[in-house]
Amino acid sequence: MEDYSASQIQILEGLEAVRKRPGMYIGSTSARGLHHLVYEIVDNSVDEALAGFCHNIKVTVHEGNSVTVVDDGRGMPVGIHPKAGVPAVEVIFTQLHAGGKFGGGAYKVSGGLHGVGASVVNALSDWLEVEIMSEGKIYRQRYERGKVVTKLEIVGNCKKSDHGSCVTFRPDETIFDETEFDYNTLKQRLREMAFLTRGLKIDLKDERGEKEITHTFHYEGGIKEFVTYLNRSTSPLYNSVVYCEGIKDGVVVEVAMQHNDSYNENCYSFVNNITTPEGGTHLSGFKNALTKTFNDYARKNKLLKDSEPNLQGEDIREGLTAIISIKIEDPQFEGQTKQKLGNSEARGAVDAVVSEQLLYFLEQHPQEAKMICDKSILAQRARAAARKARDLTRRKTALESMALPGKLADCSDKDPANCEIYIVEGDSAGGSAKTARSRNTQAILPLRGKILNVEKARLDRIYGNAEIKAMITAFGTGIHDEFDIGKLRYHKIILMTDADVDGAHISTLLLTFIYRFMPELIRQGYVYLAQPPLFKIEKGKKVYYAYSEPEQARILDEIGRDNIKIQRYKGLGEMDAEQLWETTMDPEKRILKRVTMDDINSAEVDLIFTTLMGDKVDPRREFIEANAQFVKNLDI
Ligand code: TTJ
Repeated sequence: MEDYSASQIQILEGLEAVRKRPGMYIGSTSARGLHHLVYEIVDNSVDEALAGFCHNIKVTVHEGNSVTVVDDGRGMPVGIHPKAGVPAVEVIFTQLHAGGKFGGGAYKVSGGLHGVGASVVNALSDWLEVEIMSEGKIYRQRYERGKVVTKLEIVGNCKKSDHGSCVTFRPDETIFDETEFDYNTLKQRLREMAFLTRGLKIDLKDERGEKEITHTFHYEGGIKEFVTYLNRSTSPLYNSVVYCEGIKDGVVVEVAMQHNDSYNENCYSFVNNITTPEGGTHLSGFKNALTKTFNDYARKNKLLKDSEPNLQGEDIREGLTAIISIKIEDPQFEGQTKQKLGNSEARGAVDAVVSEQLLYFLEQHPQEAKMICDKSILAQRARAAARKARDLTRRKTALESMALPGKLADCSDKDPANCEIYIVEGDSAGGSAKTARSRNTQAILPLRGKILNVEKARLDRIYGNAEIKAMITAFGTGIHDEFDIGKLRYHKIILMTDADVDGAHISTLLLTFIYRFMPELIRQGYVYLAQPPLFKIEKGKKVYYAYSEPEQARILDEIGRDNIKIQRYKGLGEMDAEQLWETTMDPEKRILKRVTMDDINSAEVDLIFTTLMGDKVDPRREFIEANAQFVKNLDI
């Protein structure tokens, strides 16, 4: 008895610690942490699927932001836990890290960055209810803020053949800054989960709106279908998706890949179903196998002449979309953000599985093999040409100062933290901006017309493009492997384009360039969109600016509709320098939109750029049809 109450006190202290410092357990209390609660619960059902006992998972977001996760697995164990003296399910929901290996023998996948277990979700929930169907009985238990409010009870009977677990919880509003679940965020992660666990069916439902929204994710092809999905806005170079799988040294390896005719490399790696944006040993094992296998094959089949140098990895990966997914017993994460896999056995395992099976594929598919080799050789030549062009944009020596672009009106302050650069569409708006600016801290770089779409051009052409060269030298960071955020010359990069369709297109072209060549600038929040006003409203001597239609209506309501003059601004060029300063550039008054992105959904971010800027028209039309309803302020 004494032991029992002692362990109860420990449990309450444990869950209290979670409530005191939630960030320590789920990363943050922002929207990201909130969604982690759902993933944490779903991970348990996915574990059961990996063990082979669960085939369906249903996730429902209810009115009031509670969430239900239900599966058709064996059902959480309801028997008395020998040490704790309470049902095992209660241990799962009240003891920190009790998630453990109750699966026995299966890979415990919820062991990544935030694999903290169901008790953490319980501690951070206003209330949580668990229901289990097992052996003809329905069990139920309820908790509030992590504390047991009802013991595990039998509440009814079910068929002997019924089995499964069901958890409903409502995140505690006093803990989270954000308590609204975002349907799209859940949708993307659950789709990814379904791709990564072939055969598993996941249903998602949102009951909050007027009309219910549902999606079903179910992929018999698993990560092979993931690759097809990611390549759906591109033109694949060949029809097959290369697939390799195997187990070595206890590491379960699965790789799927296919080239498209673009120039982008898209390799996504996962460890125990968790994305590893910084890669690690599994990714380097894959890259090593790919480079070695293609060079051997190309030499042996005389696709690469003896006089020619070896293909580099990046040449072979040009236009490659690949998923590398491994399952490993005890993942070790390294690096600053603990997102880089460190286990050395993973490198050897992926290398061995891919080397063997890729060679087999190439020998069986000589046409595909030749197409990939030819593309790689073109990439190799373009890379050599690009290096020459790039040398021209690069800082030469420490003594010789970097030649800044001629069109840049730089600011005088040299502390990047104080400095901003406006990238301005058109020479005339550029001229007004140069007159209007605060010379100390604001630099202006005018660009002529539409910049190159980097989505459709190879490196040599990109580096030869004057507007792109100007931005690279002005920003100061260099690009790709030479990128150094420490050399960034301005802590605000502000894209200022007309508030019309062409302006939006130019912003998109600029963002595509920044995303493909300097994604860190976006990731770290240095990129902004200026917001020029849409309307100028004059009443007598008074002038008002409105940045949206609702704002215009609000102003008109306030000042009345008599004797007013309204001008719809079509472009920055219609404003003189003073107006431009007042409405769009004055740090005291202007509106800036910061451009952000989330690593968790990097595959989806990439897909949006490929869809909007790539060469296939149908996926773009579909995207536009699906999203047109969200467009505001379209001027036609
Ligand atoms: C463990 O070994 C005995 C039979 O069932 C195994 C088990 O725990 N399976 C299981 C757990 N299936 N589903 C869960 C589960 C589901 C949800 C929604 C939440 C949690 C915490 C676990």
